[in-house]
Amino acid sequence: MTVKISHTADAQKFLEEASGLHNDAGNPRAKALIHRILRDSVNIIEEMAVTPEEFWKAVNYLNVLGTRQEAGLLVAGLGLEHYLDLLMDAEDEQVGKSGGTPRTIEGPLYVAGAPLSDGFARLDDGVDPGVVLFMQGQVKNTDGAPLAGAIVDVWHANTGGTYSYFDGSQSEFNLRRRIVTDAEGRYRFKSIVPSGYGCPPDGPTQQLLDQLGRHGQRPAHIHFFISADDHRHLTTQINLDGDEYLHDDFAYATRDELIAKITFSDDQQRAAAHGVTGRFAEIEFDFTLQSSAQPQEQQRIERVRALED
Ligand code: MBD
Ligand code: FE
Repeated sequence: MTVKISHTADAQKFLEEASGLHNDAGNPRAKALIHRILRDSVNIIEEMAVTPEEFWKAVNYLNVLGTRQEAGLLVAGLGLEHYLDLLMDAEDEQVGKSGGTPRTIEGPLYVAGAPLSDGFARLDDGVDPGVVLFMQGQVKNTDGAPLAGAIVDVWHANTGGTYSYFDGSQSEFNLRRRIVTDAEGRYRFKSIVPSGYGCPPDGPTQQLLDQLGRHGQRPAHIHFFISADDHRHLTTQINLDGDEYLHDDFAYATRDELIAKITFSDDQQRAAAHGVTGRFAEIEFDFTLQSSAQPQEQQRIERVRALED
């Protein structure tokens, strides 16, 4: 049996009241959004015949999600963070902004204020015995000219697929650095090859994904914020070619232009030239930024981030 009352004048007046629309205080934008959310919520409850048991299960789910700090993970897994990218892409297209390296999701695991260095950085603390990775490239504008003094803010997971800060067993800022490009717009770093990420198996995000018949795995990837004076901030990642989840990312971040070839080598002469022994890997990847005179576009989108002022 489905009962509907949301169309009645009484119900509508009640939802307006609950949204603060009958008072002059508060914030009009918040009122408009909450009013819409309440109306859509009761519509869902009525049309999907949501039972009280289901309702309270959902309320408790939100509590667990917060306690486990997984709200940012869930919105990535439900594809909402990727959807925002698609929306921004469409907006760009509509106003004729094109070219450059495509954006893709930031994800929930950035930490602000990583150590800053010129041209080169070593990202790993030497504890994780992963395959040594050398990555380098150039930051350019859409005319192909190098951007000196650009900031490459890079972060990635260790061989267990976990990130420093969120994984308290890693050293401070392990696998996180900010590198200023040199006169030729070049950045270089030495690190270890990351593993893919998997949602905490006992957490609320994986619990919901299980209900959808979905996995919670990401391919191996490396995150970047790229910024330069008078250019649009770029939030992006590279996804490593050959990973089994490359085109099956639970967070939908992979884009064709962001697939990076990774070359493994056992050539000990080349290893020696890099100052290492044993197996190593190399990635070469350039980033292209759109120019922008608007200060707001030169900044990353505002959100609460770890250690950000
Ligand atoms: C990650 O490492 C990540 O990048 C995203 C988007 C979600 C969860 C973990
Ligand atoms: Fe990640």
